[in-house]
Amino acid sequence: MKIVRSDEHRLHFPAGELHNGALVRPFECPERVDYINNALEAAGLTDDIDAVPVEDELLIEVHDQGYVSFLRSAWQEWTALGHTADMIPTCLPARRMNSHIPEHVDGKLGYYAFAAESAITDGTWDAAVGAASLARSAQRAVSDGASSAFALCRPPGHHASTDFFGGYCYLNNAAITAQGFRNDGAERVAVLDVDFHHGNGTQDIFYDRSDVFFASLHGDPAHEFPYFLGYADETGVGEGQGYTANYPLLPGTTFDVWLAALDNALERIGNFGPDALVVSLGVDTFEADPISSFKLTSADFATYGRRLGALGLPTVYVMEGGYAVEEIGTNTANVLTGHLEG
Ligand code: Q9C
Ligand code: ZN
Repeated sequence: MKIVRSDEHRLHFPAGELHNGALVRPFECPERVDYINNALEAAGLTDDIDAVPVEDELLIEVHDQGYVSFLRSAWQEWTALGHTADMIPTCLPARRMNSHIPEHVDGKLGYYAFAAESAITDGTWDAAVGAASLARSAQRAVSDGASSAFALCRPPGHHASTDFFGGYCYLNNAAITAQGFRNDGAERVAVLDVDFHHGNGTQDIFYDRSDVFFASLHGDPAHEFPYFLGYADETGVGEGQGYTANYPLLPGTTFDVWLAALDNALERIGNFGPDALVVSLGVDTFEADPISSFKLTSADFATYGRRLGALGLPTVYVMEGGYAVEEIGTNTANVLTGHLEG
């Protein structure tokens, strides 16, 4: 399995995250990558390849051009006003309030956000493009013949949609991977999202398309972030009708229940007949994750990795969430080694 990683992610580390009314040290922190790197080393997953920069053309195929321009210049616009603290949106458009894009940077910040826990800092754009470049590079390697690759993306991406950020995500690395596969010749691409949280951004980006099948297993949005998307009755629209599958699962879900949902999703993916698979790999389904409520053990990650590997599809794993620090390394490596055994 090819591994793609870099240190650029360190450029993004907000001073605080709004969590239960307090500004706390962000759960989505640079040490996450250190823990994963240590576990990859221990597992012998060291077949690294170099990253190439993602093209602007691909970024604006997946994202809105105005949104990308905003992310690129946001920090400069903010500091030009004399601000020195991180950018946190505080005025967001609710229902019937989004007919105009404001000129003021604080207005644009709210317009292009869907959640307020994720700040924009000096290094956010460079880190986000760096993560997208890792994903694109992993996809290119697989399109060029490698059987599988892992992009150690940070910041994560699956909550970011065409034109909004939030949930620690700015550019949608998994969607960029899927679109990259399409551009490089794959006719059908499946995205399987196993992060604890619903991949609302990825779903939204491909919702009206029949060339990208999206399946997500996640905490029921009636009870869990992102609250407003990921319900079982969301199945696609227009051409995309029937090409989205959601498996909302109750807080406290154990592996047997989770695995039954996975097997159903894999059957749907098999029927779709994809040329490539993108896995949004969040390991926040772990029993000790500090912000999630599923009950998977470290051994369970290897078990489901084997199921994914047994599909025999050209596969790119894209890192998403996972916050219990040390164990996220083991759990990530367990999925990848499971895949290679499967
Ligand atoms: N205060 C990913 O796993 N907050 N994002 C949840 C805790 C946002 C998770 C409530 C969680 C975002 C990529
Ligand atoms: Zn998550």
